[in-house]
Amino acid sequence: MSATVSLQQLTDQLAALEQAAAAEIQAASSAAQLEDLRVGWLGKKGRLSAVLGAMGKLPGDERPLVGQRANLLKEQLQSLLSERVQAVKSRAMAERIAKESLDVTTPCSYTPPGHRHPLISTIEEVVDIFAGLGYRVSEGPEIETDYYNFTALNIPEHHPARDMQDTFYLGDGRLLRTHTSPVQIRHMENNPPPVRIVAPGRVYRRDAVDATHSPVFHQVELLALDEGLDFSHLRGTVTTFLQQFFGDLPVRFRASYFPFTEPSAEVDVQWRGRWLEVMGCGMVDPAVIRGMGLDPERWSGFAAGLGVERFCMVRHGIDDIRRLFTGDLRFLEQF
Ligand code: 2NM
Repeated sequence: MSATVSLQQLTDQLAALEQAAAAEIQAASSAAQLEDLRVGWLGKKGRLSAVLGAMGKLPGDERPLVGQRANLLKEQLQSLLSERVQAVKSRAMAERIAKESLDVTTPCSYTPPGHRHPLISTIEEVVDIFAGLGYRVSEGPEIETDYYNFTALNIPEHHPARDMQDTFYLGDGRLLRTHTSPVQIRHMENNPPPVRIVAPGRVYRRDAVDATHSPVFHQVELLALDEGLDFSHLRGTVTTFLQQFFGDLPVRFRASYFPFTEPSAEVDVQWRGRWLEVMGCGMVDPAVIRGMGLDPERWSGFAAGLGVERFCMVRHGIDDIRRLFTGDLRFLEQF
């Protein structure tokens, strides 16, 4: 660099610099390029600084003139740069929007959602109704002992009631429960009254398969045990439940027999004009209550049991119980 610099030379340099910088900024086409330009022109070691460095060689009274000019130029270039950055960015966005436009009508892959099996939703519906009446759910093992499945329910050995339902015996004194009543017995053993429980679950009987029989099926049983319970409570509870499940239909009770209840009844609903038997029930036999170590003079209760498959079939007009167990999607998808 020459030893002396004139004011004119520096102002010319600034003017040249302005033109060159403006041209390069206009030509830049990306934000990264513009950042490089900013550093090259305005940075600490940039070309504007180089010109300003030479300012020190001017006479003192001329320096402010060049300084003002240089500051003005710096501001001009800064605003040119940011305008250009904006322009470049919005052009890039416009290009992206044009390129990436979405076709919302494009078909996509579809995985059909699964749903509950109709038997499970029937159990849930029955249990929900009893939950609304204050009952808690209780469950127990499917492999039982003779005591819980029969003896505690007032069905002694060699009693003809044991022939009423054929039992799967496991050969080691254990058996597959033929009803969920053992759940109620176990509950009464472990919980002092008052008791209000529903016991849903799978049960087993040695029946030949046909349109209405399956060796594996499901029951929901209920038990209420308290002071002062009588048949009117049983009747009210069962009637309320059936009318919630089937709709506000006529319900009737017929005298019947179970070893574990006295008196016992079978319950019918008038469904589409025909009487259908749907439940069994009764007042828990004093012998069962005494067997739990409770005083039947103080505690009384009622119990009832229903077959889930039958409820499900009546509700949905299913004519063959086997449809509920074969897992055919053409059938199941209808529910
Ligand atoms: C039924 C009908 C009538 C019943 C009785 C008991 C127990 F454990 F409390 F003795 N549980 N379930 C019962 C009574 C079940 O099913 C048709």
